[in-house]
Formats: sequence, C-alpha cells, structure tokens
Amino acid sequence: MKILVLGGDGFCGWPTTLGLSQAGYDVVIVDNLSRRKIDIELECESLTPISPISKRLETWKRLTGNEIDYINLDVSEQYNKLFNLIKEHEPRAIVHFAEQRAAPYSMKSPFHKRYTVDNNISATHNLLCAIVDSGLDVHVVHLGTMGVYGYGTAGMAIPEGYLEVDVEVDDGTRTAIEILYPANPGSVYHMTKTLDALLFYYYNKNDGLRITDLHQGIVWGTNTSETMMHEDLINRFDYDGDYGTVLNRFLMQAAVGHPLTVHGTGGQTRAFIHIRDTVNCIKLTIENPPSPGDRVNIFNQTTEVHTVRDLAALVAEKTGAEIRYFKNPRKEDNENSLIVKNEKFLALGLDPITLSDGLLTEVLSIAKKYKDRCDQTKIISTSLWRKDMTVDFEGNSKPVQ
Ligand code: NAD
Ligand code: USQ
Repeated sequence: MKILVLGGDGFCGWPTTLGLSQAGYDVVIVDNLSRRKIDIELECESLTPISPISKRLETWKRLTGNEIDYINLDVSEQYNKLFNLIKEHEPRAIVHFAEQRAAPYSMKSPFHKRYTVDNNISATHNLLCAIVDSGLDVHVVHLGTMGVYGYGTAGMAIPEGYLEVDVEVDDGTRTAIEILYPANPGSVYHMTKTLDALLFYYYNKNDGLRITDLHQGIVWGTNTSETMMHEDLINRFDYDGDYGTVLNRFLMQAAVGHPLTVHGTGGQTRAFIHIRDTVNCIKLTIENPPSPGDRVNIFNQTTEVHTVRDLAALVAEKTGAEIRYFKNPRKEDNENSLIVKNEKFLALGLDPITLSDGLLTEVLSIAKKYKDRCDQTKIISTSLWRKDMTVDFEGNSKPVQ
C-alpha cells in the first residue's frame, strides 16, 4: 500500500497526498520545493498562506495519526537518490506530479524554456529509467495534460489517447491501425507533456512498464475535505499571470475588485476539472492499474468543457465584476471547438463534480478571506509567446479581435 507522490507539495500533489493518506495508503512525498522557490523568483506568493512542509506534515499527523514521510529530492537531477528510494520503499505506485506546469512561465525567456524542458523531461526519464533499473513492478501514474492534443479537432470528440486511422497498404487495400493521437502542443510546457508521452510509449513497449497517463484539464477550486481540516493544511491558490489558471483567477479577481482579464475574444474552449475530482481520479487510477503486458493506459481526466468568455460571464453575473478584454499574450486561435471523451473514468465509477454555484461561492469566499495577500501588480499576464507581441496592461471593454 506504499505510494510515492513526486511533487506532493504542489497544488494537485498536496491534496492528493492527504486524500491517499486518509484512504489508508502509506504515502511518501518527494519534492524539491522548486515551486516554492519560483514564488520567490516571481515575487508572488500563493493567495492562501501555505505552511512549511514540515508543519503541514506535523499537523496532519496530530489530527489523523497518519504519518507521511517527506524526501527533498530533485527528480530531474538526483538519479541515484531516486533509485535508492524506489529500492528502499518498493512502492505499489508512483504518482508523478513533479514538473514545471505553467505555460506562461515556460514561455518567459530562453532560461525558462530550457528549465522547463530540462526539468520535466529529465524528471520523467529518470523515473522510468530508475524503475527499470530497480527490477520492481511499479505502476507509474503520470499527470499529463489535455493540451497534448491541441484544443481542436476535425469536429470529432478527442479520444482517450489513441486514434484509429484507416491507411492504404502496399497492395492497395485499406487497413485500420491505432496510433497515439497526434501531438499538437501550444507552449513549451505543453510540448514537454507530448515528449513525456513518447517516453512512456517507449518504456512500456521495451520494458513492459505499467503506466497510466492522465491527460488532465484545467484544475479549479482549492480545498478538499482533508485540506479544510486545519489552516496549516490549506492548499495553494495561484493567482498571478504565470501560474494562476483561468477560473480561479476570475474568482479571485472578482473578490479583489479587479476587472476579469479575458484574453482576446475569450473564445478559447477548454476542459476543466475540480481539484476534488483530481484526487478522486488518482485514487481510481491506483485502484485500477493496467495489467502486465497492457499498453500505456491513457485517460482524459476532465469533467466539463467551457469557453473562457462563458466563465467570465458566469463570474461577472454572480459577483457584478467588470469584464475586460486584453490583447492575447499567447498564440491561440480566437475561437475553437472542443469535444472530449471521458468515458474511462465514468466507467470506473467517477461521479463528476461540475461547476455549481456552491463550489464557485466556496472559491470566492476563500479568495475574499485572503484578498489582502493579493499583489494586484502580479495579476496581468506579461509572458509573451513571441518576441514581436506586446503586453496589454489596460484592456478594452469589447473583445479584442
Ligand atoms: P505545482 O507546480 O503546484 O506542483 C508541482 C510540484 O512538483 C511542486 O511542489 C514542485 O516543487 C515539484 N517539482 C517540480 N519539479 C520537481 C523536480 N525536478 N523534483 C522534485 N519535485 C519537483 O503544479 P500542479 O498544479 O500541482 O500540477 C501537478 C502536475 O499536474 C503537473 O505535472 C501538471 O502538468 C499537471 N496538471 C496540472 C493542472 C493544473 O491546472 N494545475 C492541469 C493539468 C495537469
Ligand atoms: N486565460 C484568459 N485570462 C486569464 C488567464 C487565462 O483568458 O486571465 C485564457 C488563456 O489565454 C487560455 C485559457 O484561458 O486560453 C486557459 O489558460 P490557463 O492559464 O487557465 O490554462 P493553461 O495555460 O492551459 O494551463 C493549465 C495548467 C497546466 C495544464 C493545463 C490543462 O497550468 O498545468 O496542463 O491547464 S489544459 O489547458 O487542458 O491543457
């Protein structure tokens, strides 16, 4: 029942760790605290006051009696330490969250592009290599992203990882084959996740590793029943222009009286999932590993799809916030349509948590509670996808075409 959670101090990793510990798993967190160091670099902290990791773990033990070990280790650089850890603990599964996950951060400069690629690809490769090296049969549960697919199709629903294509063979007849759905990343960060997918494909084929790759949509919300048990356990809430994700940002912006920062026309359609369902999905994945010999199991970990513009309208209607349209700092289509299959988690029994007034109110009240911690100068997204783009600090009241 031992589980290693790589990246267990982060936004998804921390509530997942507590959820697994509460469910009776023996969890070890592996994290180099790089995300906390990036807070220092960006001079912007989580809106919620997150406790040092030792305090988080002490409080959890005091409240539940459950012990969670913590190892400070850079998965992308400290291969031997990682290998020894896997040998020592012989985990049943390793959940891999330990990557640089913000698209805008990955586009800030050559340094940030290179850091994101070096960190993410080496972390994933070290993990796979160490498991093979250890000779152990460990289920790898990786957090991928819906962004590996791009955000549009030829009108069809995006399948879960594999696409059946009909090809003409040499004798002129046609045959059906299944391929990995073509990669179409929209940022250096998203590109690392498409490269991860190839690493999984190879290590599964060559070494028979059992791997589940979870292509997750944008996570919203903050707390789970475990993180709400004590203020020391509170989850992080990113709101800045690099790490803040769209729906949490809009709710926080409404709470602090900042206009909602819609990029372009707001016509981007994206897939979403609530943080509590992130935890539910990881539990379901651990309970339902691939069988030996199975190919990489790929799930679309998402529960609903919305346009950015509709989310802004929803938050504005609920709170009276002003909507402002900013020139898009990213290279994105003005409009896209997105239909996503998520049948595999539903078949495993996931009862999806979708956007509801109560959950929006919950995030809004957290944002209001900590609004004095917000540095409003950090809200506008200043990371540009290309050098010839410019930042728009003012915005307009009408959609920018
Ligand atoms: P996060 O930045 O809050 O957490 C990542 C954690 O990994 C941090 O605690 C960081 O310190 C740690 N880490 C990074 N590199 C490391 C390394 N080399 N060695 C050890 N630890 C390292 O990010 P998150 O939002 O929790 O995302 C977790 C995973 O889920 C990421 O891989 C991300 O791509 C994926 N994901 C996130 C979202 C989202 O909306 N947050 C959506 C889809 C997928
Ligand atoms: N957007 C706005 N205004 C804002 C912030 C964002 O209009 O203030 C727009 C962006 O331009 C984009 C969309 O909202 O079109 C989503 O942006 P985001 O920052 O919420 O999400 P994204 O950059 O895609 O990344 C997040 C996580 C990443 C994860 C990804 C899942 O940071 O780790 O992989 O969501 S997905 O989007 O499905 O690929």
